[in-house]
Amino acid sequence: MRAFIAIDLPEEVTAPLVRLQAGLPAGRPVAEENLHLTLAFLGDQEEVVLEGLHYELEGIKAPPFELCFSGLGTFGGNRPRILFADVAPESALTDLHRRVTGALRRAGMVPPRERFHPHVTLGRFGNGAAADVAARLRGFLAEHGDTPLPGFAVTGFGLYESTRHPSGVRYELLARYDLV
Ligand code: 3AM
Repeated sequence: MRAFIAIDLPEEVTAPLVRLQAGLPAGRPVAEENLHLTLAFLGDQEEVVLEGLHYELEGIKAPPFELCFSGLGTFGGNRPRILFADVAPESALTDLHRRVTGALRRAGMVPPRERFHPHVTLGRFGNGAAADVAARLRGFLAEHGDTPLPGFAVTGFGLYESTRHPSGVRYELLARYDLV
């Protein structure tokens, strides 16, 4: 199954993110229930491997912490296709990410190679008209780039399964791990 590890977001945060999405240029906004902060994308994994990972994730000991947003950004270089809310890389977050990476290795998995850039994806834009998308996203960023968003408390994280449906992607929580 296709899986990932993420921090879910409280309603106090998803509500203003959804209000922000309402002003997006045409594209595919991420559904409110799917807004999350990915710690690690795992790709397709055997159930037995995920069981081993679950055991390792249960063993992570870390305290809850606060996060805040630092603005909006795009992925895709000068042909941006993904708009996200940037999350400040607090040391508690990078520490949790490091622990999750260690758990992946101990479970025999290869952690993602890309540098960890904490963010919440807000919308995706087709690449059919990259220049047009880029211009519209730049306009949106110029207008909303420093929109203040509320900080939030991270009290845990989860292991999720991602499935595709005709209506869109659906994320199901397989297990939640509390920070204490
Ligand atoms: O947190 P975001 O939205 O950036 O884009 C997917 C989402 O990231 C990403 O994993 C998160 C949960 O689905 N994702 C999906 N397919 C991916 C892939 N092949 C991927 N990340 C890297 N490689």
